[in-house]
Amino acid sequence: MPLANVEELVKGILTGDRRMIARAISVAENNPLEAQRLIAAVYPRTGRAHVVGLTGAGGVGKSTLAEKIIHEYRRRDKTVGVVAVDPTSPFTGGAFLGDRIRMQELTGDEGVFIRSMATRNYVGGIAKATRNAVRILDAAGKDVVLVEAVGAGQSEVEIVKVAHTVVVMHAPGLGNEIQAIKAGIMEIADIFVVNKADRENAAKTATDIQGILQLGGKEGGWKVPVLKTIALTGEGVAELVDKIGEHRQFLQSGGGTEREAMRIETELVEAVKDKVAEAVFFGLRKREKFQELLKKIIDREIDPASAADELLRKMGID
Ligand SMILES: Nc1nc2c(ncn2[C@@H]2O[C@H](COP(=O)(O)OP(=O)(O)OP(=O)(O)O)[C@@H](O)[C@H]2O)c(=O)[nH]1
Ligand SMILES: [Mg+2]
Repeated sequence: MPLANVEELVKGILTGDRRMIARAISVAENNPLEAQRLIAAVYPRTGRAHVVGLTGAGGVGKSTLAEKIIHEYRRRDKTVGVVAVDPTSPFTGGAFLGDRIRMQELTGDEGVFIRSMATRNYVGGIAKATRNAVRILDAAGKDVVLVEAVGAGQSEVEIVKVAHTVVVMHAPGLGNEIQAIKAGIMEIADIFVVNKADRENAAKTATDIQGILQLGGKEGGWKVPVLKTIALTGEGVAELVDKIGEHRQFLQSGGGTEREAMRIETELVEAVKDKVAEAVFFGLRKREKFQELLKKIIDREIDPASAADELLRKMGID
């Protein structure tokens, strides 16, 4: 791919040019330096989209439900961007292909933009690339950006870092509900969905989850609802989309301020860490002082940790 012209990409994003949006997301995936310039340029135009995370174990029905959610938003005249984070493990390779084919039906619609991101072979980390892809779609004017990712423990993406509203999916027969809490997936839920409600035991699964949720209790006045869906037929999807909207209203009326501040703080800290790491890996080696200290360590004149302190002091970071 030829080196992207950032100005051209920014113009394309802001006018909703699909080819440019696609290229911009590729830049976000593969080229951290260009990505930073790009995001810096579009950042003032972001913050409008409602970012909805959809997560749950493999095979729970995320992609099937995502497709129905998109259709529901389109019926409500909302434009939708989708970032499907795929772990591309040999085990889910087939599902990934299936996703693409199913999702393809929607790509003829100008109001929908779908992008799959592979978690493998990544420059700069998947969470960062996902966040930037979300920002690009936000700046491109999408009303809703849906992020689909396999649940905690199986993916590096912590969906809570990017999403305003997190929908956690479960299905009857997937196993012990307590196990789900252990995996850390339940406390991130703003909305809980029991999918495959056509199956036996769906009602019991929902009641069990309700019970577990009541034990935890989410602070801040939002009561996590447990909804039932049949993604295959679309049953329960309109109610889910309503709830997602209610959660947004809750956030906008002040319920999300703290979480937003935390999200931004986390990102800022990560950005600082990245920059420091960059400085260490690329800048440090060139320094005379570095070579000098290296020799001193070898000669047992100084220990590595003290040498690191000395280097950081020299760089003005201490
Ligand atoms: N019976 C039933 N099957 C469903 C329902 N929703 C999805 N499925 C089926 O469950 C299987 C997995 O669905 P996907 O949408 O691919 O699940 P996923 O969570 O995206 O899976 P991964 O991307 O591999 O993590 C497919 O065969 C679907 O047809 C449902 O409501 N009822
Ligand atoms: Mg899927």
